[in-house]
Amino acid sequence: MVDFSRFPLMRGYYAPNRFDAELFDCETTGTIPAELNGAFYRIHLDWFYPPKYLDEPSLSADGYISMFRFRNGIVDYRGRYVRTLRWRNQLAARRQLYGYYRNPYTDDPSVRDLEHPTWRTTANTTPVVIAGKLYATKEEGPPYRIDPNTLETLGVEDFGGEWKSQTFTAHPKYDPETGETIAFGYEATGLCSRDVFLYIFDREGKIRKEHRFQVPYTSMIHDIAITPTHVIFPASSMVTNEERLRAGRPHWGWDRTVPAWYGIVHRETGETRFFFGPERSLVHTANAWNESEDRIVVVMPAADGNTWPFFEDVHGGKFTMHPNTIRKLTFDLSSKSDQVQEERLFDTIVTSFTRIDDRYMGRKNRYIYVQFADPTKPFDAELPQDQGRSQPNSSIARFDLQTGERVDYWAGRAQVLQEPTFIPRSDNAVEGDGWLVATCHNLAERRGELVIIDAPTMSEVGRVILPFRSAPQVHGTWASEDMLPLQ
Ligand code: V55
Ligand code: FE
Repeated sequence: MVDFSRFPLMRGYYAPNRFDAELFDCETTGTIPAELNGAFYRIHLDWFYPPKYLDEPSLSADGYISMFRFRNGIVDYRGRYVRTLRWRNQLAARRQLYGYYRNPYTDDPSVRDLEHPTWRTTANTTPVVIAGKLYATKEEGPPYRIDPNTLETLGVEDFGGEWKSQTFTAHPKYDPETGETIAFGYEATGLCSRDVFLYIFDREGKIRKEHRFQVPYTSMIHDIAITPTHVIFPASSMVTNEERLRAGRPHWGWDRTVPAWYGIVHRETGETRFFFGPERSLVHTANAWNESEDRIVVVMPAADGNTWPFFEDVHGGKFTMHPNTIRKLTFDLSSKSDQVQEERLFDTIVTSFTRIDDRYMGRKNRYIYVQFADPTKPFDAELPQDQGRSQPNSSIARFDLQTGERVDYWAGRAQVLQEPTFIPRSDNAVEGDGWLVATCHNLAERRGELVIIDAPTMSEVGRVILPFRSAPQVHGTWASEDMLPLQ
């Protein structure tokens, strides 16, 4: 029986969509730049069957991949559930079979697989392109390969048997200078394990290097940052262990007594050093670079406490939302101190979804883009009563690391924006010369919209309108026609 009525956060705009979609020649307003030729892929959280538990983290929802295919000012849309093992098992049983976030002990006995705890992945986080192939990824398990035109699920990927980690990050990093892709898996050898395997793919998508290391303690490592010499692994004050999972709880608990830690790994030698700092929530990085041979800088949003309403305080504390602000973290490799140096760059409260002009990944850059809630803007619609979602993210900020200036784009009185993605105007355009694309929920019209923003002026040039609601997006990826075999 499919009944979502027990879930107050899955109503109105936020009710699950549950259908695959195909739509040609989408409705548009303004101008769709004819130079935009490629596809904007997104992965959404879209429950196909209601969760088993009332307090199930939204991060466990089924993965759904969609694309806006841009061709000479015309846009076609397609969306499909990722046909994970989990999704197929559920459809065969005609009901929800899986329990808490990354906890196979809570799964229905008919599918519980403690030998392969990562096979229950929902593939629900990032569309990733590596060497001309498209994947749906989530940090809890292996990636699924996706047909870039039909969005059909082609199967689980193990990169010719060279990928040895049981998991694959949702945030590989492409180095525009070398053409390499740097990716990793944590909890690489089993649930709660301290093992991280780091891989370097060459330009052709072949794994050319593996480094293995152990972390000080197991914590969520959602994203990394790269410089020409190092890979930086930031980890929050989150904890897990086998007892917690056997007791039937979601994978993570929040432990404010546990320091945040940062692993700094040399790309070629694998030499690893750990730094520590006070309680932090660290989710996405914006960028990193080498300030000198021994000084590594990471710019990223950080919060001084828990940002996840559904990951309970292991000491029984009540949840309060801690705001993210953009900070600069410095790691001095010549120093004997193992403490991170942290500086606040901006006071603006932002989401954790920072993006840059990816052509500057790993090199000192100027602009950071992120959606955020501007309290001075009007908002006419009603938001769900979720502790983590009290303000509408109806604006996108462009932060200038050179001048300290902030320039905003505002999407409208009933719009809730998802993560922005930057598209350069041409291969050799200067940093920030291009467009931002971002989708938003139009709560008033109950439809999804994609806004196209001229990034130098942060002003809207056009919109693509979907005649239906679009389930919440996690991440988006632009692929030009030379990155994927697009039809
Ligand atoms: C994030 C998202 C996830 C997850 C862990 O945005 C972290 C951060 C959608 O799934 O499993
Ligand atoms: Fe992410």
